[in-house]
Amino acid sequence: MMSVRSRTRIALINLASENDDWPIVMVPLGLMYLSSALRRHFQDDIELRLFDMTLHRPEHGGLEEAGRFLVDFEPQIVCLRGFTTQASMFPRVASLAKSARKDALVIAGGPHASTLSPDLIACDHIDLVAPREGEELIVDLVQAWLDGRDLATVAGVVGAGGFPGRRGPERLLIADLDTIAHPDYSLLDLERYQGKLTMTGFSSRNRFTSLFTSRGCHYACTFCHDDFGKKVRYRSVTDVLAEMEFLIETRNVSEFHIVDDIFNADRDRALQFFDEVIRRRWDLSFAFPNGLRADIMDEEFIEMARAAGVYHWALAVESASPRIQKLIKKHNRLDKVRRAIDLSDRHGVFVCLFNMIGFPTETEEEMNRTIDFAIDAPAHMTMFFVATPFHGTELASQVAKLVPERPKISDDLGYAHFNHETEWFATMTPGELQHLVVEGYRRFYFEDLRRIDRMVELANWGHGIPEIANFVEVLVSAQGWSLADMPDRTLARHLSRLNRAAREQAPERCAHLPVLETP
Ligand code: B12
Ligand code: SF4
Repeated sequence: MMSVRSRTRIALINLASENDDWPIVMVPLGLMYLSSALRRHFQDDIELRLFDMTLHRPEHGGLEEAGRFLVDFEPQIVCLRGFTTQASMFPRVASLAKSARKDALVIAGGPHASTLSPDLIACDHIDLVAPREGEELIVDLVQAWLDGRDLATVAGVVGAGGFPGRRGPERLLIADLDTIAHPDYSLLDLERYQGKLTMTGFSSRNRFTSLFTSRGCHYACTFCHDDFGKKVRYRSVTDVLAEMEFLIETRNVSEFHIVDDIFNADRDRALQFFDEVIRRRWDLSFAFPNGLRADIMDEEFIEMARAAGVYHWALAVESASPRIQKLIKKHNRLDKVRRAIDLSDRHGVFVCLFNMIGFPTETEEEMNRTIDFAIDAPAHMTMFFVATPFHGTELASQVAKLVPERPKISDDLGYAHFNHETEWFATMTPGELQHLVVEGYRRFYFEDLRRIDRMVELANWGHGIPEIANFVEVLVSAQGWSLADMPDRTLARHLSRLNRAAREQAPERCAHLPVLETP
């Protein structure tokens, strides 16, 4: 083992891009898992530091701050993690790492690396690309680096600028997730992750953090990545509860956002989890902002979830057209999805629907069917995303076959603003799609005032009134409206009352919300 003086400095950098649509903040679980794995193996022989660009946004000088962080810390090993929508940040930060220290080993990992993007692999400043799960890989890689061994022979790595054309043997996914050390919370100050926009679309009223209880998904939706494999691997309920107990006791956490690919794939395990939470009387809140599979939900699941403290979940409908369901291999049973929405509303769970439009060959009528399905359902929130064929997905291959002369879209600007470029495979122009989406939101949120009333009712135990009012204000602006000149005066008065209530409850956070002079 090495002496304390020669501790290896490893930087963990969570990337963000100027093009991120929503500046959503959650703890960078992936890097926290890497940190725990490294600490468990190398103990005091390494020094780890995190730089999280989602807290130091590039549009507010975060890139320059990242540069200063790298110069101060001068790490020998730099681990980058980011999405494909942040593709252009990888070379920029990698270049800063090499300027801070010429011989730094720069490794790209996380969701974008898992797509094995050719642009990333071709990047001069990046030495290695590390797709998929990283806990075991990073330990093997750092050990090989310390031993002076050939890094391109480590299982799972792909040589980039530092090792062009080289590649280690395949690496298997981790079989037993309970063997992984829990995420390293000593890496960050959890306080800094509070009060920001969360994945639910609202800021959290309670002290919250995010949790992964399983990895992988056995469904085969064409637009989705399979970073964690096509078989669901579960942590034991005991292991998950131990992580939660630690966070409740040491970090004062009272709300968990579970972001598994598919938490409810195993109904019995999910019920056991809720049952154990209820028995412990922890008085917690839970959200499932990454979505649950709706057509396998039943009333007992919903009742148990509610009793355990679940107040929000997203349900992924994607499309209400049976033909599109088949095309995208989602195979949602729409009658069962509708029943899950009805039951969720009846039991008081705030439901956000995830929908997608603009798939290749999808007609306007099929897209409208999806929008109508959402409007007809007693859901409380909806999202209409325009389909994006990310590199590495089956959807990307489908689209490539359909339009062989497709434009190059591998930079993050192309992906982040993809809806401006969809004309080459969607049946409608970007402008038409955009219009459909904006009109869909208008109809969903503002045509029937009972929708907003129900959101407000649910706010008592879920998202608070100030959060709901702020959210609605964003929707109002997106329509190009202002309260003063909104054509529908009944709606204007209704929203004014909501804003007034919000301002009374949280004067500081809601001072900007407009109210009418005469209620
Ligand atoms: C939470 C989440 C989000 C949050 C992110 C919040 C945040 N600040 O990080 C939000 C809501 C913002 C989000 C948005 C999007 N997301 Co998202 N998201 C997820 C989700 C559900 C969990 C991510 C997570 O925390 N995983 C848990 C940790 C443990 O995993 P991890 O970070 O990947 O880290 C592991 C490995 O990747 C690896 N690793 C990570 N970093 C490094 C570094 C090195 C050096 C090494 C060796 C290894 C390594 O080791 C870690 C431990 O095993 C994943 C699904 C999934 N299965 O991961 C999708 C996922 C990452 N998202 C995806 C997509 C498509 C999107 C969107 C593009 C959707 C859209 N159309 O708007 C946007 C883009 C984001 C943006 N900034 O523009 C795709 C990936 C797309 C891609 N190639 O980038 C995923 C995989 C979903 C899917 N199955 O398709 N998302
Ligand atoms: S979209 Fe959801 S259900 Fe479909 S494969 Fe991906 S994680 Fe599984």
